[in-house]
Amino acid sequence: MLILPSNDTAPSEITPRDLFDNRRRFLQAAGLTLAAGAAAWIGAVPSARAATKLGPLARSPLSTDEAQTPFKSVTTYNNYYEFGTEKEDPAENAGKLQVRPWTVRVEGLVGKPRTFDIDDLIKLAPLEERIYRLRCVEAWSMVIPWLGFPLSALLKQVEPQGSAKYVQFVSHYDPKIMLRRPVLDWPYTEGLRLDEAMHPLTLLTLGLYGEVLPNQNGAPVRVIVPWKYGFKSAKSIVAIRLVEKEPPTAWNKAAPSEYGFYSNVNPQVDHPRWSQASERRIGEFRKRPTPMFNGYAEQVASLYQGMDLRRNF
Ligand SMILES: Nc1nc2c(c(=O)[nH]1)N[C@H]1C(S)=C(S)[C@@H](COP(=O)(O)O)O[C@H]1N2
Ligand SMILES: [Mo]
Repeated sequence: MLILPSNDTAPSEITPRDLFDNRRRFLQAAGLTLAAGAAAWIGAVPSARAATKLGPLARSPLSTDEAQTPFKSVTTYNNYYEFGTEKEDPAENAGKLQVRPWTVRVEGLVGKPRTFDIDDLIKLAPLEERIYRLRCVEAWSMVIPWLGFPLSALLKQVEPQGSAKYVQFVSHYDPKIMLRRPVLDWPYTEGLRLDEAMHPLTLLTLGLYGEVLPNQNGAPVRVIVPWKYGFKSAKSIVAIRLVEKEPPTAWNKAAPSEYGFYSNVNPQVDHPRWSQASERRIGEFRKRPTPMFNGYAEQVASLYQGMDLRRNF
């Protein structure tokens, strides 16, 4: 087991006092430059303390009205293998990640390749709150108020070429602070088809629960694709590449028979180790049935018309 110094970003309880402390910690983690970036969106920021609040933001009508998973669970029960393979490891270890300065290269088959500074990225499009379910292939799920804007707003800026058919996401990897053991082929990579990446549900995500993203949740920027299993949503992204061919992805490389490229939430196609027909919402006892495409079938089923989702799992 990897031993790293613990950090102070793991919240204990959700009390007003703790929310205050969290805000202060996030401010330290984010640096004051974020304050400036966020301020541009939320108007006057009366004090540095308020600056890590990315809201109040308009709530997207694409949000679910299901009960939200408590902040504490969202930030202490994580998959972020670079910081350890146990659920509690990322909250303990990810404090070492320096999220400022940070840049994201958007490159490949695009007319206008560009490197975005994280603070420019935040200002690229209006941030909104999107309450989405996150369903892990391990058959647990959460409901999280994410903050972000459609990934399409970013992709349009770089002008994808006609030959671009897929989008690859590359996560940050630093062996000095992350797992060196090749559990996965670091850096973590994921991919989407371009039409999936451009879909209005696909969120470039900069925060949750009104705050900048905690490190363990993929600070400073990750993608959230609500109709796919959690592992499609790469954390701490440093590069986004538009490519012609289906890009290799970390979990598919590690276990191709278990993790396909598409990884759509599909109760009819089981994972060899976990049934996908039902799930346990974190904080609940009884399992609930998993809906097709995680409940977003109406919006996304047409993307897969004519495809055999058993073969393209
Ligand atoms: N870089 C990176 N991104 C990652 C992972 C990871 O290990 N490394 N795990 C994935 C998996 S399996 C899931 S379920 C989600 C978990 O997101 P959360 O911890 O914010 O709930 O992140 C995904 N993104
Ligand atoms: Mo996952």
